[in-house]
Amino acid sequence: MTRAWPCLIGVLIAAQAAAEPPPRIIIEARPVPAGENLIVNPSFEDGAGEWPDGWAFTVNQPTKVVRFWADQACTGERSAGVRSEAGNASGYWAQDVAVHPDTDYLLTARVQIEDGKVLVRAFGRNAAGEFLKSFDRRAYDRRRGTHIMAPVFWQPEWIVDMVREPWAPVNLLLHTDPDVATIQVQVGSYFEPGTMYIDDVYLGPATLTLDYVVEADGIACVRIYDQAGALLARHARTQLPIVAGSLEGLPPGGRYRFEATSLAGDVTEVWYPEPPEGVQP
Ligand SMILES: [Ca+2]
Repeated sequence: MTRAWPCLIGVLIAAQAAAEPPPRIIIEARPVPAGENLIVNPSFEDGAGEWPDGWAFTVNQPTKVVRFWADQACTGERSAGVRSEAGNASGYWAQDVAVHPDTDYLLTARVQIEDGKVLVRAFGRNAAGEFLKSFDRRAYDRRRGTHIMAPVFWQPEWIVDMVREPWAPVNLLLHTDPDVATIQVQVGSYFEPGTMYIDDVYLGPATLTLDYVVEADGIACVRIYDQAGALLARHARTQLPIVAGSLEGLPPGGRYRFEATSLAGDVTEVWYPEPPEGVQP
């Protein structure tokens, strides 16, 4: 009977080891402007009277959504404001920008939301000036001032900077279709009452920064590859439970494979943003 105890303890240890979760990989992607900003008057500083230069305002119910050239700012002294009083109304600051077809772009704006929901939109036109329903790229964000840490429409990887600053970036990475000649940039209030302020709009080239954290009970190895299988980064064996790093300057259209092995031999593999076609996630 006394010999059963070591066996029992051995089983318990084995069960505990088997119950160790596989490595956990957390990836946070941040698009970074990396070239000329194609937006005119992106900070809403220039203009006269009631209008900032270079910007129009499009609205479906003018009596329920108003625009104003605000005296508060993320940078400079002015921004573009929108105040909506109805859930069936929308209004966007808008600007037409010539773009190249079949090209990656980042559209981003800093937005301070008191309430309501912001839409950041790239609406394509062809060379004849006709809107292309096939090219309508959007990102939404809704945050209440009192619940700034409770995003609704943000993808998890966009949250990093938002909790640290009220003027959070709202990012839209897009790849233009062959028929797109111009983009109408629209930023504004999307069918929800509230007030928001928009500043520092950017449309232009971008790179991607991937911040990552790997958690495990001891890490044997972390490797990061591009889609072609080239090794981009490697972390060696460590007893530490966390390995963190950052990859900067990546092309935004790429796919990246993260592979982590725990000291117990468990392997976790994650693709960002998603696996290539035909590859099981
Ligand atoms: Ca400004």
